[in-house]
Amino acid sequence: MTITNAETAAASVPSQSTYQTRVADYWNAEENPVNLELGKIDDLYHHHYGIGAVDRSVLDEGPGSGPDRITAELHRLEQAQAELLASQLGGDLSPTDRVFDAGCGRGGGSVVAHLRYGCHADGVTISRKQADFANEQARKRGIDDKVRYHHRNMLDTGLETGAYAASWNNESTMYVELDLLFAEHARLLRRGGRYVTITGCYNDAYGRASREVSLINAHYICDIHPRSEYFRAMARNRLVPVHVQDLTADTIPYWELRQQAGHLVTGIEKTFLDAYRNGSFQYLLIVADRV
Ligand code: GPP
Ligand code: MG
Repeated sequence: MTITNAETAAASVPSQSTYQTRVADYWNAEENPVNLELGKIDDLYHHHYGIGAVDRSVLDEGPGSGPDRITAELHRLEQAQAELLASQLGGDLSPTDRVFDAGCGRGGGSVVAHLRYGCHADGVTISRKQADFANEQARKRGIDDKVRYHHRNMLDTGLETGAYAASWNNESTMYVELDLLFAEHARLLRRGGRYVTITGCYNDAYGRASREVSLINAHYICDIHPRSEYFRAMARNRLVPVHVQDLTADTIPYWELRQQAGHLVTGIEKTFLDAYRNGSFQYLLIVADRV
């Protein structure tokens, strides 16, 4: 049999799986008021949830209450979550350091880290629209020399090996395989660097993924991992946990308020509350050292 060149040529490997294309489609189309209206307040656009006690007076009738106050309160709680994550990146970060934001969305987290430490930040998102939006925001703030967003795959960033003092995923781990993700963080982080994630995970002590967890997966096209898998995958990839915090009780007030924010609800609010309350789902902070 004669083997032709066509037969021996390497099979073409798509740089992006069909799944990843569907995820990118979601984020390229996403315009939820709960993200855009909150972000508009101070041009910090987040794609994560909130933590902390709610000021319930925003729900009162009368002067000084109403939709705008609820919007501002939800944004305050999301901002508190972003600040908690940033505070874990390592107190000794300096303006010459670089940090990596895996699954950066519209860019808020990298801006928060830059404002706190003066550091360089590289954010990566699979959505072209999000990367363009985030870069425009950085340009408007005049920080585009230090904060840059890239339309790339967080599993294969092409960024410089060992160049990063800290890195994180803020609610973006559920879109990828953890072994591949942590291998890329371990490659990018210098020895002694810090990795932080805030994530929703399913609770091994409950069993497998509950109905509510499955509904959340369907809503966002994601695949929520069990809690145990984080620690297994970190251990396999030179990431050693130094701090773990269950934020479930801290995020429930955010969801209770969001459920009552008629102008902002997306329909997933009750599912989150049920998932947290029935113990099948947990909101977790994990901080690890790259060894
Ligand atoms: C929030 O994004 C986070 C995700 C979609 C990832 C899934 C997170 C889990 C903890 C399961 P968003 O801010 O765009 O969502 P929403 O539009 O609902 O506010
Ligand atoms: Mg949101």
